[in-house]
Amino acid sequence: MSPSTPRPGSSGTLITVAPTGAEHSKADVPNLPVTLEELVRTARDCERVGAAMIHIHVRDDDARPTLDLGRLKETVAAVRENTRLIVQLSTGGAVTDPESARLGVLDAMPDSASCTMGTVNFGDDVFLNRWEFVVALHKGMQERGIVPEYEIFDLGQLTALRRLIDEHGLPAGGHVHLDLVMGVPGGMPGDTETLAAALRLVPDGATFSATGVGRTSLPVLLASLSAGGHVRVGMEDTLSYARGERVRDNAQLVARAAGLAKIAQRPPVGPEESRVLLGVAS
Ligand code: KMH
Ligand code: ZN
Repeated sequence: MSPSTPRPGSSGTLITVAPTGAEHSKADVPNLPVTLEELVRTARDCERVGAAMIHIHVRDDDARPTLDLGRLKETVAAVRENTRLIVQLSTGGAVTDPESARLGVLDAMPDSASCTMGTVNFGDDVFLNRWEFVVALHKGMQERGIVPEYEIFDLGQLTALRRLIDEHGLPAGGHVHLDLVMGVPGGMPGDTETLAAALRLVPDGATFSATGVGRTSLPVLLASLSAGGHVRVGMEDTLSYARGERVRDNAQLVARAAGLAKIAQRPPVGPEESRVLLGVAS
């Protein structure tokens, strides 16, 4: 199977919403969902307009990023109770989070978790992902039956992904799914040429989605749809809806992605079909 071919049984588009992230402050972005109540409302709204998976970063009472296990467990439970969305927790956290806390995220037992495939400059910071740490995340997910989404910030990280699978086997669920995170200052650019270059390196049989950070959001979305890929949108990645227009809420971004997916004749797939696609247990 060529990497750009949708998996059998699904020619539709899996839309993931990344509503919060770890980088924006509530003070600067008052409509960022940071409390559990705001997150659950966001999850419901986004499911209604076409999201099938949610990529979650949790905040503390002061709206600062946290990897507190109790909060993570509470969040997983609340989103499961209120939606059918596939619940993906970030193991990326914030650039300041230690490896132990990032590994500890897996004990919250989400359906899926992110696994970044290498170190990347991240604006003025460094997002550190040593090989041994990546392997520990991969194995930790295999042991717990958590389905990874491999986050790819630069092309060499696709080579690392191939090495990971060769040396340590397929992930839980038996299927490889990755997300090209494009347009991070320090990572690969968010444009069609780079997406096409990345596809040559996607492992056979894998599915991919793509995320364009900042102003690359729309070009990457359109390029991914046209290449048979899935998409991730949300306020973690972009705060502007159009030139000079701030995002109203996450559902606005999901609704736009769903509309474009329909126009591309690859309509959004629901959470149940997406579970089959990714190998996530129902
Ligand atoms: N917040 C970034 C440092 C992930 O969620 O796995 C890392 C990130 C990737 O957002
Ligand atoms: Zn994230």
